[in-house]
Amino acid sequence: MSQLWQARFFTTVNHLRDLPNTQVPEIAFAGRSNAGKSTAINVLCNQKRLAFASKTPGRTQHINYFSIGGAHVGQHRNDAARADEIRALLVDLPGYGYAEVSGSAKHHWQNLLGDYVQRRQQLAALVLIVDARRPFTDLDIQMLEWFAPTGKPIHCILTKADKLNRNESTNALRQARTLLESYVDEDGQPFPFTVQLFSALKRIGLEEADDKILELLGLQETPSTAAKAEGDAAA
Ligand SMILES: Nc1nc2c(ncn2[C@@H]2O[C@H](COP(=O)(O)OP(=O)(O)OP(=O)(O)O)[C@@H](O)[C@H]2O)c(=O)[nH]1
Ligand SMILES: [Mg+2]
Repeated sequence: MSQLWQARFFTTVNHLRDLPNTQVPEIAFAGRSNAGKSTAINVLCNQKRLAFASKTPGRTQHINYFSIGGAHVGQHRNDAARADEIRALLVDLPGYGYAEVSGSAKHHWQNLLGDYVQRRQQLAALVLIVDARRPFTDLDIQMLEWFAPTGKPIHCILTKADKLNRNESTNALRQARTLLESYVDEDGQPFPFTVQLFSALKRIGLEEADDKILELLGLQETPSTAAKAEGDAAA
């Protein structure tokens, strides 16, 4: 059982000034509208309707926060004692590139996403969700370029891999890796970017994504808890 399974709804925000005043690390899921961000969160957290997933693009229209640890604190988030028990936060971001969103709303979210990923100190890493069948769009690249200078990791999840055969999957992974490796800092050093294949439907890459997210949040098992889990499994 992953620690992500404890996830609970925490809060929803529409403006940067309303971002929660929490100190724990958070990891945000960014990507094109309809790429599969909310579905990935649901599968990783082993819950059917934690994040709103939908066939209609543009479903996630606010920044939705989910807490790990400190169960059921959503309504009590001003209660410092309870909020202290929260260990990490998952953030479901509105998708970008959805054509039907009006000019001003698009502008609002584009600016907000840019500011959020560049300035939010608590943001430990970004999970970039990309449809494995589609190449990176300009807005995906924009996201990479906004975030790269922070020096924080990006884990790219190529989702809907169930729609590709083995060859196509391998190619998609290779192409994404080549693109991510083409980014280097002023010293020619690569950025901490990683990539994997994933399918929420077929549960492909679930364990890899879970491990990576826990690692990025600093929630990975310590040697002593791992030894205990092994002992329990052997018993
Ligand atoms: N076949 C397949 N479909 C998927 C997968 N993941 C998501 N979908 C479908 O893709 C559609 C969009 O999924 P969402 O999770 O709502 O996408 P989102 O990125 O949160 O979209 P916005 O909230 O609009 O930004 C839904 O119909 C999902 O069922 C997957 O791994 N395989
Ligand atoms: Mg969504």
